[in-house]
Amino acid sequence: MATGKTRAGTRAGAQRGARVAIVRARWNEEITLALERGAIERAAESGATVDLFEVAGSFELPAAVALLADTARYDAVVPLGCLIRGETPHFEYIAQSVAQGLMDLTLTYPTAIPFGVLTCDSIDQARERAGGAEGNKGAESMDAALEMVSLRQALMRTPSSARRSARSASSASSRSTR
Ligand code: RBF
Repeated sequence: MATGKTRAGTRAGAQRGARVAIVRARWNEEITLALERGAIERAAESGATVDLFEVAGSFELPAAVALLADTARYDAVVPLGCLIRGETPHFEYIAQSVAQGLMDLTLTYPTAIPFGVLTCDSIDQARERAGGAEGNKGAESMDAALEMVSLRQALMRTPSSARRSARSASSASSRSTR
């Protein structure tokens, strides 16, 4: 069933000319380069411009994303990494802190920040998700980011009077539930 009046927030509605940064972790480079190729391809298809950055490992991704978001030069910052479960507890620590770090950033900055970090049991599983049987999660992360850019741009175009009345309606309804 069609529910929306506009295409905002859909991939088809993604704005052309979005400015995107990709920041890629070098650990498991075979995989992260494949993710990056997928992401670049998808950005090019949507007419976005892309700047490329690198960090050592996935643990560095949240800090790098914060630095890039702080520049206010980008509509989206796409972190790409690959964590492979090893025999040390590092996997759990890094996976948890990177996921939480990126979630905190995506709620803090208006910049679109997807979760482009694979957490895999093996290199074979990572290959499946980086252009193999499971598709390319780098491309999917870029799609998700561009969709958020489109959503934000559609909301910015909404006349401020409409946004104000939506806000006051929502605060009136939250007051009424006290
Ligand atoms: N970084 C990754 O992006 N993927 C990994 O699978 C990964 N495994 C690591 C395992 C160990 C034991 C350590 C010490 C680091 C690992 N890192 C990995 C690197 C980490 O994200 C970070 O770059 C370094 O710890 C330096 O801060």
